[in-house]
Amino acid sequence: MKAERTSSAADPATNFEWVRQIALAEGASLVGTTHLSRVRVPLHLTERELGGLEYAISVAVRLSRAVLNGLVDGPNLLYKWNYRQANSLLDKIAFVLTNKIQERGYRALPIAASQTIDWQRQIGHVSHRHVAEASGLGWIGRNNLLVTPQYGAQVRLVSILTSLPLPQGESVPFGCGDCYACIDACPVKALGETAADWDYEKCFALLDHFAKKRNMNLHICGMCVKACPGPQELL
Ligand code: B12
Repeated sequence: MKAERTSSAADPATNFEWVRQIALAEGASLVGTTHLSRVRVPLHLTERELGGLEYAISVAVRLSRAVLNGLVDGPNLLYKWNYRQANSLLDKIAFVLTNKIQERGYRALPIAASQTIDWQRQIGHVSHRHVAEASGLGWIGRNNLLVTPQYGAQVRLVSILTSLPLPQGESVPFGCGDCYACIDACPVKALGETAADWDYEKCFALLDHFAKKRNMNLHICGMCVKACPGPQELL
């Protein structure tokens, strides 16, 4: 087995540019990196899984504005498809990055874009929102989503943990300002002044309703995502 290199690829800034170019070429919209110690919530991984992985890469892909604009009171088939393709693309980007990093002699652990490991607690292995926030991709907004300066909350996310030394992204300050569009848009009024006010019970009950009664078979909605499009001049 090849030992991990410490010299040729030790410059974090150069490594970041290398990672960024691969991710962009594979279809990423935004890429950021962080030291794992900056992630504010626990990771649900064993020590064996996590061994030696000190850094994280956060990748965002943009959703279709036209699809989101078409939503009226919840998800439709166009959104379901866009959601699934975003997940597939994110998983592919994470897969490709993982292999490229491994080829350079470092370790990498891709986390699924959308996988719930505990249905009781509704958690994934790693919180993509918190990795993205720590990586400087955006802030956690009133809508309880990761909001980016470039595309608002109209992005989906994936994370890759790695031993490849990477730089710390600069944090983005809370930027919702006096925008309350998501609060008005939520069909069950599950949002409030801050992310901490998000009402899981109300949100989940609605998503469950859509999954079963609207034949989505997925816990999706999209109304708070639609309400957070980012800069006005963006198409
Ligand atoms: C399970 C799950 C759900 C559950 C809810 C679980 C939950 N508690 O959040 C349900 C099914 C209800 C759900 C709903 C939705 N989800 Co969802 N979901 C997930 C999943 C798979 C795991 C979430 C998780 O681990 N939560 C555990 C906690 C620790 O992490 P967190 O929720 O990310 O963070 C919260 C807390 O930490 C708290 N918080 C905020 N600040 C701080 C600070 C500190 C110090 C602490 C301790 C906590 C804290 O608020 C955070 C936001 O809720 C993730 C994928 C992933 N692996 O991240 C997608 C994910 C979060 N979902 C996503 C989306 C888009 C949605 C929906 C819009 C549905 C849809 N696609 O139409 C709604 C959003 C509702 C809303 N406004 O929040 C996206 C968010 C993208 C973005 N731009 O932010 C994700 C990241 C999937 C992806 N690959 O992009 N989801």
